[in-house]
Amino acid sequence: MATKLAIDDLKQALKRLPDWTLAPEREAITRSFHFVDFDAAFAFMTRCALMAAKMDHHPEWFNVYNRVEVTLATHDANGVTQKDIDLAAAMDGYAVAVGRKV
Ligand code: H2B
Repeated sequence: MATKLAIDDLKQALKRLPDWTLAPEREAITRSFHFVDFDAAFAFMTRCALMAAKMDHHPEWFNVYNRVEVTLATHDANGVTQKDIDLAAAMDGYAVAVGRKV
């Protein structure tokens, strides 16, 4: 089982994920993605879903039209693990590939 990152390691990891922040009320990381339209948002979600299935690690997310709000945590570890960091980095890459709106 993945172990929770120590807070210093987590802050260090977030330096490489500048658009992600610590969730305010729980041990998780969060980011909001914006796209030109629903098609782009859903294309992004499809890529993320395939990666999540491969990793057996799944995002909590909320989508309305062109916006996708993502929260990542490892429930088994009750906090943020390297798996969340890896999935966050992959999601950042897919967002760029799909053409996220800045
Ligand atoms: N996803 C996330 N985000 N956290 C988990 O702890 C988790 C998961 N656990 N996906 C996995 C599935 C677990 O339920 C299976 C049995 O490995």
